[in-house]
Amino acid sequence: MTDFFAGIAPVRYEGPDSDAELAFRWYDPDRVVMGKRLEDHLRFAVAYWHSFAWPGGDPFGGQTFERPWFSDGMEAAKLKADGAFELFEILDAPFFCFHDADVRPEGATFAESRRNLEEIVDYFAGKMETSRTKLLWGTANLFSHRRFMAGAATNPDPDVFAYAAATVKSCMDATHRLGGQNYVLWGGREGYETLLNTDLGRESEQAGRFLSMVVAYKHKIGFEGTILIEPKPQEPTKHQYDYDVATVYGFLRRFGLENEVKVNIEQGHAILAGHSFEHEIALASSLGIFGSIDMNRNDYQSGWDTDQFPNNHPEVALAYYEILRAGGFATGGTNFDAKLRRQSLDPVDLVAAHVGGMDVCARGLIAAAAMLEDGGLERLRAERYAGWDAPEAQAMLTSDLASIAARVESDGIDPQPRSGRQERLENWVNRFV
Ligand code: XUL
Ligand code: CO
Repeated sequence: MTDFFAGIAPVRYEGPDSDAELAFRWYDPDRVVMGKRLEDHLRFAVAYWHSFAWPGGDPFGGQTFERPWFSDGMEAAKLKADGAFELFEILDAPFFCFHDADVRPEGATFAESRRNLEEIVDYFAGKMETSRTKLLWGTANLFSHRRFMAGAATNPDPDVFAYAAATVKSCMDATHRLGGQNYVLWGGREGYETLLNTDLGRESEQAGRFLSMVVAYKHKIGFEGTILIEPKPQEPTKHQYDYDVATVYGFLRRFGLENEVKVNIEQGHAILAGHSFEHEIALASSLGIFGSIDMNRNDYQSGWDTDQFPNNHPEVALAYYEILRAGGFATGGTNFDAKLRRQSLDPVDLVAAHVGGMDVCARGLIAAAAMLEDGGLERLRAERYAGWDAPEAQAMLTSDLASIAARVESDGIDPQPRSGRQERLENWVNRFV
C-alpha cells in the first residue's frame, strides 16, 4: 500500500449534472449502447509508462514529478506497482498496459533484467488475483536504452538484434503469463536518421524476419492474444519504417503476415503522418487489420508527439464511429497513451486526467452510436455508390479496358457529376455531437 492517492475516493458515474470534481458524467460502465455495455465497448486501459514511470521531463529540463517509487531497485518497482493498482481501483479501470522497462529495474546483465521482470510479473499476478483490472497488452521497450540507439530488429549490429529478440521473448512470456489480450510492437528506433550510413533493404528484411519469429513464438507458447504493430511516421528517428497503416499493411503482405498481425493505431501518430485518426482506423478495418487504439491528442500548435489526454469529444466521436462500423473492438481497447503536462504535479491530476479522458471517450462513443443507429450517413454513403449495383457496372470489374471503351461508345455513356454533399454531412454529424 502507498498513501500516494490518500483521500481520493473511487470515482463513479454521477451523470452530467454532477458538480463533483472527480465524477464520471458520461462514462456509465453499465449503460447499454448498441446492445453492449459502455465498459465493454470502450475497454479502457491505463498506460504504465506515462502515468507511473515518466518523470515529467521535456527536451529543456528533467524531472518535475516526485513519486515515492522514483528510485532504483525492486522495492521501488513494487511500490510503483502498488500505486498503479491503487489508481486502477480508483478508476475501476478494466485494463492496463506496460513495457518491461516501466515495471522492473534494469539489471547488470540481460539475465538479471529478465529475472527482475519475472519477479515483478509474479507481483502483478498476485495483485490481479483480487483486482478486476486485466492486461490489455504488454510490450518491450526497445528504444530508451543506448544499446538500441541505431534500432532493435533493424540494427546494423547482430548482437543488438539478438538482445532485442531475447527481450521480446521475455516480454511475450510476461504478457502470456498475465493473460494479456494483445502483444504490441512499436518500432521506436526502427528507422534511420541518414541514408548515408543506412542499408534500407537489409534493415527491412531484418524487421520482417524478426516479426515472423514473434509470430512463430506466439504460436509456440499458445498465446491467444493478437500481435499488434503500432505505426508512427517519425520521432524518435526521422524516418520510421512503420510510417502509417498503409505502410504497415504493405510490410505485412511482403512477409506474408497480414493474417497474423494487426495494428494499434495512435491518434497522435496518425496526425503526425498527415492523416486523421478516423482515416487510419477506417483504412485498417477495410484491410482487415484493425486491432486496438492508443488514445491521446497532439497539440495543434507544436508539431510533435505531445501525448495529451483527449479532451475534444467531437474529434473522438468520428474515431469511434469508424470503430463501431468495423464491429467494435475484439481483443483491442482504448489505451490512454497520454501523459500529464509537466506542471501537473499532484496525484489528483493523474486521476482527473483519466476521468476526463474516459468521459470524453464515452461521450464520443455515445454520439457515434447514435449516428450509426440513425443510419443517415450510411444511407447517403450507400446512395453515392448505388450506381455500382447495376449489373453492367459490376461486370466492368471483371472486364477489360477495350470492352469498357466499346461500351462507353455503344451506350453513349456521359457521366453527370453529383454533389458530394460534404457540408450537409458535416451539419448532420453536428446534430449528434
Ligand atoms: C510512442 C508510443 C509508445 C507505444 C508503446 O510514441 O506511442 O508508447 O505506444 O511502445
Ligand atoms: Co502509443
